[in-house]
Amino acid sequence: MEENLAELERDSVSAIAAATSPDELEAIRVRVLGRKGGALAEISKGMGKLAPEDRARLGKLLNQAKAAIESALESRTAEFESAALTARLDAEWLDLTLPPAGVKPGALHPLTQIQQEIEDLFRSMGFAVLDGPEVEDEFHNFDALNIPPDHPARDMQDTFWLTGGWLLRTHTSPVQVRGMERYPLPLRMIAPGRVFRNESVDASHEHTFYQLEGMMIDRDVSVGNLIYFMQTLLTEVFHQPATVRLRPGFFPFVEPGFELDIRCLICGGSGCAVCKHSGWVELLPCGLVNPNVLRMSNIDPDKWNGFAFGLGLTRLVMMRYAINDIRLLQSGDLRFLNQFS
Ligand code: FA5
Repeated sequence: MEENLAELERDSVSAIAAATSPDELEAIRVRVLGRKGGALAEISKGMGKLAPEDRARLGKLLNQAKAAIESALESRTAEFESAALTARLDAEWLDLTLPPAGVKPGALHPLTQIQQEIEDLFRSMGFAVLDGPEVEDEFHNFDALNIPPDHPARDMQDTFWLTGGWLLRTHTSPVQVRGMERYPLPLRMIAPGRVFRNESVDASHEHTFYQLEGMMIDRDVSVGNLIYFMQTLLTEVFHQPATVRLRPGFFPFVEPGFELDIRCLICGGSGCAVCKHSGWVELLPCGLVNPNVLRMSNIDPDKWNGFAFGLGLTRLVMMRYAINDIRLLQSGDLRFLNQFS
């Protein structure tokens, strides 16, 4: 019996070591340790016939053999579990430092991209970049720009009026006035910003759009200086000479005043909804600063003069990228915006 037991322990431990799967291990466990019909159970059945002292000794040996087989089963099971875990970790390995799939990094809006390009250009030519309030007073938006209350020019810019005489600025020109109030002469400044007009929206008109104001006050500023800066601006933005035309324009704050139009780049000049079938787009009104405007900002027009311009920044972006509807720019439509990232 002792020999049987020793042989069972040896065979079982080596079968456990050679097992290639958890199922095989389970089959060995049932065969050797199973309560009914297991090999150990069969040996212990025969112990009843033994003398008491032999029974005690054999009982001890039987327990030792059982413990040894159980321990071999346990450590082989642990090996299988650890191999299974390693295989799963290898199969499901994730690089947590990678950006999530399908999420694109953000990008600047095309308007912001061009605004920054123009800011860099003018900074390189000695201009300061100024900011002004979107909620303005009547004085800065109109009066100080030589547009008194009954002046017809007020009707040209349909105004969103707020209570208490405040309004949403209809153009970036009030920042000219704030620049002259605040900074010493000579002055070179630009002021990009959002403006608001209570007008019907179509392919080339928004109620909320962007302009970029520019002003230079110095001694003996001429129309030649103005044209030079306008040409430099357009060449920089379009990277090639754009076809433009200059015609007289009326704005109470400049004298003489001009309208600089650009040949429509959506249709090439043949006519479309953006240029209202004229082939030209109003882009860059400008002129020499009206002496009244200088006087209202306590500047002596006999000593100083200057030019000013009010670029339609949103329209410029449309021309640069051939965007055929202004409403796309503020639509938030990712199919549109993804083209600029
Ligand atoms: C002005 O706003 C003047 N303050 C510009 C100026 C500044 C003239 C300094 C002289 C000296 P105007 O209303 O034309 O001008 O607007 C300027 C530009 O803004 C237009 O040429 C056009 O490009 C753009 N613009 C005007 N209305 C709209 C609109 N509803 N939607 C989009 N762009 C517009």
